[in-house]
Amino acid sequence: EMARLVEAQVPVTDWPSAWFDTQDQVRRADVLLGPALAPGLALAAAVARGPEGMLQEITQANLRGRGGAGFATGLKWALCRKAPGTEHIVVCNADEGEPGTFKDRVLLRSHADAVFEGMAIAAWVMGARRGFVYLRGEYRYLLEGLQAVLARRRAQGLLGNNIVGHPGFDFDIEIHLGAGAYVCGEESALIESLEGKRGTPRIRPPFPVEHGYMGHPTAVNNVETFCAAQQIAQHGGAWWAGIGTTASTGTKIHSVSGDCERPGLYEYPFGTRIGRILEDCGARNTQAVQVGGPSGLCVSASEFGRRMGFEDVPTAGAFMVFDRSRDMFSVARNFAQFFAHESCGFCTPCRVGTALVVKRMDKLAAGRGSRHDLDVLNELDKLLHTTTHCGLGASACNPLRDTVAKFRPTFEQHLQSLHFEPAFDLDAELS
Ligand code: L3W
Repeated sequence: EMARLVEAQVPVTDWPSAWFDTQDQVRRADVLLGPALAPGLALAAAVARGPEGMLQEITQANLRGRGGAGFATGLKWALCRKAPGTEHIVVCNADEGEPGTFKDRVLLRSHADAVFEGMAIAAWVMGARRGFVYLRGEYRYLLEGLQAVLARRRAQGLLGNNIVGHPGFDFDIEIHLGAGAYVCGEESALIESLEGKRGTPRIRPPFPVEHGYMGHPTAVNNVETFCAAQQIAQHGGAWWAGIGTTASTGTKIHSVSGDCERPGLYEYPFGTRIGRILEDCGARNTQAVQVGGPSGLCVSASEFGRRMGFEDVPTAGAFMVFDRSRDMFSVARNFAQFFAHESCGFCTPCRVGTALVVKRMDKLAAGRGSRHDLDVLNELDKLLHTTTHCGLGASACNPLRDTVAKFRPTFEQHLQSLHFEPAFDLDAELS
């Protein structure tokens, strides 16, 4: 069976051109969103390479995590593989909660086999017997479909015992539903939640690769990263490294939304210019793109020549387009409200700081703000950035900082001239 599957491998000749999926208005292109590989094909190729050989392909591919941070997947898997423990765990982070991001939803709906296959490949590399998909609570409606794919894969010998006919290769996947908390997308909070506890982020290090689910070495990767691993198992690391740029290899899926004619998913090689994506999605009179969602970067029109990739504009996938009719102050205010709402409340700087940011923004929105309020926002930004327990609080002021810097006149429109401007006093703020 395995030999047949390896034999059936087909080389990639050229990339299919983009087309639309009418149901989801999804624009598909290139590699990950292209035609699915037959279930088991890439997994058999991984098994044929051996765990170390497969790890080498991932390392050679220079695959970097698709959740935004871009940590080297090969290194993560190597660290997890060699970490001592009675068992190793593979976790798929499907807690897609970043506003403006919907690529993982589509991958799980239309490419679930690729996700599960990537997880099995990771299990093969790390010797893991158990895998979890942490599925965003709002994606509950995907659960039955995913369970059906898992059941089929078990029946096909692609999950369970002696996978792809290889004696001793045992691996199975459970789906765990989240309950709607954005912070549970942070990997250590996700693990806490998986363990049945409240999703409070842990102090790292130790990183999950050493001390993860129930203390076991655990590799947590984004949905898209597993899909990429499947492609690399099939076509090899050198092939993947040949797409994109040197430091950002392969393709990236962008969730394009907002002021454009054709929103949807767009897959491009890394290194693609922002302007090209805007052109393809039919955006006109664009004044800004929020890349990577509220925790990402606000890119203004003079920067549309910049390139997507870890060297220039990194992204977890959100690509939110704002045309000139939009008030960027309102956009930033909306994001501030999002972070205040999603703060888990565990640490004071984030719980209180995000609320204070909203309070100041509300004051500006009501036309009662002054330049002093902008200074206070700046102080709060520094405070949050340096003192919060996890990344949520640290990045809560990112959209604000960017938009104030790039659209200052928009903010100043909301100011009234004030006669008395006291110095910023945090104690007074908190009292
Ligand atoms: C072993 C070390 N492992 C780092 C691992 C770590 C984790 C990964 C990244 O995410 C991004 C941000 C936003 N030994 C290690 C190590 N690792 N050093 O590498 O870690 P880190 O700490 O760099 O980043 P992070 O906190 O995991 C921050 C993005 O997340 N974000 C939201 C994204 C939302 C989605 C979505 O909805 N699908 O992706 C919010 O901040 O872009 O760059 O695995 O264990 N020495």
